Amino acid sequence: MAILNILEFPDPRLRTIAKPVDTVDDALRQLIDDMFETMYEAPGIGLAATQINVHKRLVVMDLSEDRSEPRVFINPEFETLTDEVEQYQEGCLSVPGFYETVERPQKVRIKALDRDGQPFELIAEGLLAVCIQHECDHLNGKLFVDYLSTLKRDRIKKKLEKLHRQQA
Ligand code: QAP
Ligand code: CO
Repeated sequence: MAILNILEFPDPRLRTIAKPVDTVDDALRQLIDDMFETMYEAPGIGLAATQINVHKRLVVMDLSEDRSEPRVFINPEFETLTDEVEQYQEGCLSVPGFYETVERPQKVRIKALDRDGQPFELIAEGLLAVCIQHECDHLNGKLFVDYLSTLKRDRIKKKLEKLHRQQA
């Protein structure tokens, strides 16, 4: 197992569109395990492969308090099931220290493959719906800060750039 480096906004590599996974094999399961270890260590509730600079359509998530419900989504797709939207205070391991309200469809149907390559479907509301939409955005090179005003996004960008300069 390994802790992987998480890319941070405004790193241009976070804008890469991920490619579909074509085979679910042991090498992919190793990557999945490393992503869980990285997410748990952070700690976070969701991580897309894009964030660790692997441009495959792969997401890991655990929304439980005691980290007992690991969920894997390979080639995830979602479809909106309602016109209702819900606001949620979102954060992101790639935008550390910043949380902002984002509005998204409240109910979605998710289709994906599990870690054995088997297709599954589920209907999501609440935090699960928010999180899967947030993570699918990563696979398309999109970040939650893209939903904010230019002013807010630029402020976050400047603060993170300054932090990164100090770390260098
Ligand atoms: C995405 O985010 C998400 O700023 C997952 O300093 C978040 O795991 C979906 C984290 C909220 C829906 C709602 C963020 C850790 C973790 C930080 C995360 C930080 C340390 C974020
Ligand atoms: Co994120």
